[in-house]
Amino acid sequence: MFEPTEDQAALAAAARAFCEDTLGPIAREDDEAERFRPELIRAMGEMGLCGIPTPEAYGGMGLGYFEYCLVLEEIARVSASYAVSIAVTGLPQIILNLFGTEAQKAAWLPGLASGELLGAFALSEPGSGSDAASLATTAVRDGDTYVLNGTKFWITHGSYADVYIVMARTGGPGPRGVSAFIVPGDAPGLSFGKKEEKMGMRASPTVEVVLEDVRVPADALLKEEGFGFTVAMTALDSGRITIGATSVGLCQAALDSASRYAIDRKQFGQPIVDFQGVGFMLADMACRTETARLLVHKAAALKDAGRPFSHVAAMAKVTATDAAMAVTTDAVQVFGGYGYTREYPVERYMRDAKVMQIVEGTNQIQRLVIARHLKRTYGG
Ligand code: COS
Repeated sequence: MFEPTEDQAALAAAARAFCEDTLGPIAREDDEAERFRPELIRAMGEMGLCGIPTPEAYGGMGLGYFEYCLVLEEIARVSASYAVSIAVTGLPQIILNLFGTEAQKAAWLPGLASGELLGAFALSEPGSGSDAASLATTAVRDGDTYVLNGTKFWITHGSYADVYIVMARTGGPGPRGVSAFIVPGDAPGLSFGKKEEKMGMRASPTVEVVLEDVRVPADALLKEEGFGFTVAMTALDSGRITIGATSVGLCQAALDSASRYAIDRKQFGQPIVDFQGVGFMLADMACRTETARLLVHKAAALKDAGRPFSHVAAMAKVTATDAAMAVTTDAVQVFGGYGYTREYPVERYMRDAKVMQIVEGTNQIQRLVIARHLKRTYGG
């Protein structure tokens, strides 16, 4: 089940080779320097990796989420920061594919899918995180334009992105008052506040985005007024699969490192893998990794088959991100004192894993989504 075909395996292998050659040598240095290299996204774009599920007619590969997940896993094995970049530049593509007009798609999709342009998704605000429907950014209609004002927080690619999908309020309180807009990165009035100094994912820029009288044409609106919350939630459903796949990559990286180390490291005259305490820890890490992978692949397969997948994406996100936290923490433990130093990458994996339990909806919000699904399913 979920076995890659020859073509799918070849795509994953190409991604792996690129990442090992290009990201491998700089992953530690860029983590320490908090450096993001947009040119590497462009290079991945040249390989087609920025637009895997975007239709070929718009410059993408026209493949499914299963292939997307295989590739994200490979990128994350080397640098979770860059896997998140690919996932985030994919969010505007998901939105445009589903809700864009022909003109909106033609204007943005080819650039995003080729990696020429970088995309961002601007939903969260200082006072609105999990309660996304309470957002305060406004968009006021003025003739054939909208004028946007507000502040967005924790925006991946903030200041680097060529295009932002911005959720703003055009109506009354709550989800039905929210609309979604396409805002070019060079729009007058768009500026950037502080860049967050983070525990992990340090090669991925997280920036405050400020909108001060940003004027966009009326045709920058996606669908119609009041549809923005659905746009955001639909994108996040798919995005959660990609966060799951990135977390599987972190699991695998930690498992690979810890397994090799436990074979090489000798104490009391034998490899530590032969101590049951360590061997069983590795076994549990392998079980968690494989469970996470299966559930992420199931969510991707459901999406690719056009079946309802929102609740399975939430399950995959919870399972894979909790697995990444547990597996990377155990990897540090297997490495002992060495694991706590920067000499080995496992401490980076552990720092990177933490935020996966928070982004694209905290794991508490995912459980809320799953619980609501159960309530509906059982007639509540
Ligand atoms: N797909 C499509 N539509 C959806 C949806 C989904 N997955 N989830 C909700 N909606 C729709 C609902 O159907 C409802 O529409 P109607 O008003 O027409 O009935 C509307 O959106 C409001 O839904 P709901 O009542 O469930 O909204 P809540 O305010 O209770 O919020 C949660 C729901 C908590 C799930 C949502 O706010 C959320 O996901 N929060 C986390 C935000 C997040 O992930 N932030 C990360 C940003 S990127 S790092």
